Amino acid sequence: MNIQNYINGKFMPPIANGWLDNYNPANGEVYGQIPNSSKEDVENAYIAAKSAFPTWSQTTLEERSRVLIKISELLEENLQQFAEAESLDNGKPVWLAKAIDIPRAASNFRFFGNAITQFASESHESIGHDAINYTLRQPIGVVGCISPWNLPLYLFTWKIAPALAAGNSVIAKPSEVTPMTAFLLSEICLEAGLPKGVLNIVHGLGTTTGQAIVEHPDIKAISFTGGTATGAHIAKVAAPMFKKLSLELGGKNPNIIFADSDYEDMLETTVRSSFANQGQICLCGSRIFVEVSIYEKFKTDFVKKVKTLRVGHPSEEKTKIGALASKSHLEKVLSYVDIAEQEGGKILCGGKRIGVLGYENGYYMEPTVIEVPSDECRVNQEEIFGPVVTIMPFNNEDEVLQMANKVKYGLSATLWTNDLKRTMRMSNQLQAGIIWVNTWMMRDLRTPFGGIKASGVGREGGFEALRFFTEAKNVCIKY
Ligand code: TXE
Repeated sequence: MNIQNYINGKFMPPIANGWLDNYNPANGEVYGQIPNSSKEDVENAYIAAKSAFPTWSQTTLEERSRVLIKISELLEENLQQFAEAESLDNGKPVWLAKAIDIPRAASNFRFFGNAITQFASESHESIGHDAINYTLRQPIGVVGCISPWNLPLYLFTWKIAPALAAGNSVIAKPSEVTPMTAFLLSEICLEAGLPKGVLNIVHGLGTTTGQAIVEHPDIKAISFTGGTATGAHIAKVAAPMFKKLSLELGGKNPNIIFADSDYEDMLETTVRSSFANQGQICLCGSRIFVEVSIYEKFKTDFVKKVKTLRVGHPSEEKTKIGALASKSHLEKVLSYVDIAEQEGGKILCGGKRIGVLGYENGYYMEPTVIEVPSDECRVNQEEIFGPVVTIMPFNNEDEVLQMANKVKYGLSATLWTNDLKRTMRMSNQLQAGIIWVNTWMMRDLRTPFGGIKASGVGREGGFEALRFFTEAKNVCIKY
């Protein structure tokens, strides 16, 4: 199936007629083509967005909210179609897309459709000066949203929904690896009555289409989720133009397990936090640290459970681990197994590419657990972003804190303990934007979301996202 750009409310082929193959990760075959949009396509999208902005930015909050909630309802009505498309494009199990990705995309629109009606700004009375200051929160204009392939529609809408709610017009680019649900979303936007030009979706490579968005002098803000190296590049290009930037980048998140945690709950959740979505979530707990007194028991129980995870075709209900998103990504992930072995790591299970009967060219890999000799080895420091976790023991709180923080990333951390004082101490000291205690991936859309260090700058979620997509203007009136 071929897809097209969505510009000014119309479906359009790329001007220069450049096309890219779209692969089905479950069997490694090309199943469609997508535009590789050029600077000219981005310029067309910009012209449409610019002309839509004055009206959209002045559209009442009730009306903006109504349209966003309508999009949310249409996504829910088309759950099955979207889940199947997401799975076909990305390799994740259909049941997972149906339970998580698409419902969350719908929630993103509903949440920000509601949030904008509650968004308020401050006023400050300057007592003794007979003056009052108030803050106007105005939409920025035309903004760019660039998203990755691991949670395609989920992360695409996480950016677009607040940008639109705040009154901006948007140029958005999904990952070239997983463009399909963004394309289907354009059809829904038309049906929901989103005015033409308010949202424009251009498809293509990061280095052509993405780069053209970031380089465009009049696209005033960029919200990006993706790899840390790409984030650094975008920051460099955008800095001389003083663009507003929100960068949500990689992670290498510690999962710290103390002996006093609720063992069964911890074990069950740790399997999920290690391998959900084939381990391709920036929030996965990819470095497991276990208190030495329960280390051997945990190691045995964990590996036993991981070995039962069924790798299979994404359309099968019983599949727990589907295909990785692309061939190059699979190769990257596999290369870390070799690195681990060279570094003296012990592969406790998995470690290999596998063929699923009938789909031998699919990008499947066994869930892999590596026991590492040191927290400083490469597999424990670099983001692998696949079905691979490391484990090692620790002796005490100070030691594990030091190891947990000794990476360049700082996105999330998980802590398993029933000791309240320890929870408070460690939550204060762990270097991460999100700390989960006795749970993982529990998300409340009102909370600030993002990382520190090489995991990015800025926060998404709730009013933080609405603040990002608006400019604050102070008005001071002397009376
Ligand atoms: O992501 P890219 P890649 C990590 C993960 C993965 C690594 C590389 O470790 O192995 O990053 O993945 C667009 N200007 N994460 O290379 O390239 C691109 O088209 C503008 C973590 O596949 O960062 C896509 O839409 N845009 C992560 C988006 O950036 C550019 C999720 C992300 O792709 C661009 C994904 C450019 N010059 C990977 N170059 C997370 N934080 O969840 C690329 N893009």
